[in-house]
Amino acid sequence: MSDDKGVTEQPSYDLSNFKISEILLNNTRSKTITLLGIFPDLSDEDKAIVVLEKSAFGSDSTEDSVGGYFSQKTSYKAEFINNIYGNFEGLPPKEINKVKITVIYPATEKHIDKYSIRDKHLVLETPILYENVTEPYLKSTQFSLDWVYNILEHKKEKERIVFEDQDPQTGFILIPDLKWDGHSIETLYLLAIVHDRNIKSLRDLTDKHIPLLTNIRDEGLKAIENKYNIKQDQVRVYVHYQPSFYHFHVHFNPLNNDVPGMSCDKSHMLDTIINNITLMPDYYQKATLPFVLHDSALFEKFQEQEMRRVKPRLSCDSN
Ligand code: G7M
Repeated sequence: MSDDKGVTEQPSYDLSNFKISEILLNNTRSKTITLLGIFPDLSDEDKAIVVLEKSAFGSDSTEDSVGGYFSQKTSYKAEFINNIYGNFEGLPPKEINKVKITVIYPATEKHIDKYSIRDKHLVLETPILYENVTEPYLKSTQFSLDWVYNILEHKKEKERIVFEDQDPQTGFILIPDLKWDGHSIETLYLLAIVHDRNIKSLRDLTDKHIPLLTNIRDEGLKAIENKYNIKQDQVRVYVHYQPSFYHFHVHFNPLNNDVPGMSCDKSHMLDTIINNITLMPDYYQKATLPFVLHDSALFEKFQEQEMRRVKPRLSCDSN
């Protein structure tokens, strides 16, 4: 079953039955709150993570967009008026006051870890540490890639595909990220997921992947310009290291949209990656790569290896 929003399946849970047990994260800047709880009518054991995100303001002046805040449909209460300064509380109509709700159910302990506040540590991963610590750890604990294969095999989110190149080596699917509501262009967020199933992450890239990487960049940017009318030099194209999911994918979002995970402690620009591999084909097998770890079993393993712990010295914001 499929409706006009591309929803292909009815959920097994009813959101109105969600019972909150814990607030995992309340980010007042991004206006998101991450909740842990259960659906008691389904199970007392299975945990659910629910993320609520207030939607971004639209950017046109009609009543369906930001103009709706200045119509009879919105009620106002003055907080204070002092000379030329005024502060009001506005209660806009529900159509322009939507909340995006993301659900993970049932959520594993690893999901709960990922979505909870933890102390963070910057580690420097040498190629040897990658081989001896990170790779074996990831092989045993990584998140399931079923959702990725469902997209690649057109079993899920098919209606949401923005662009596809089916070539097994250089092809990819461009699709809205889970984080994007799919509507407001200001917060556009797309993922390019490659068809080649042999690339786990940045670490695996060599010069043989240059045709794939340039294809993703060039065709991805073109598709975004055609469909969303965003100029190619206004889009940020990058890769996470470490990613959450070890099937190679690339993030696309507009420069004027600050999204979580875009800061320099996590992101590598696709242009820089292509340049590095062009200069040195095995750059990512030789490089020491920094990344941020939460308190976790993997961090303990890094400490066990007596790795030099680097005091935070990157001054960028780490969302
Ligand atoms: O950190 P990493 O590079 O692994 O980022 C993976 C991205 O995949 C994140 O931005 C997620 O929001 C996105 N994502 C995760 N899941 C489970 C899904 C999904 O089921 N569908 C889509 N379209 N994106 C997802």
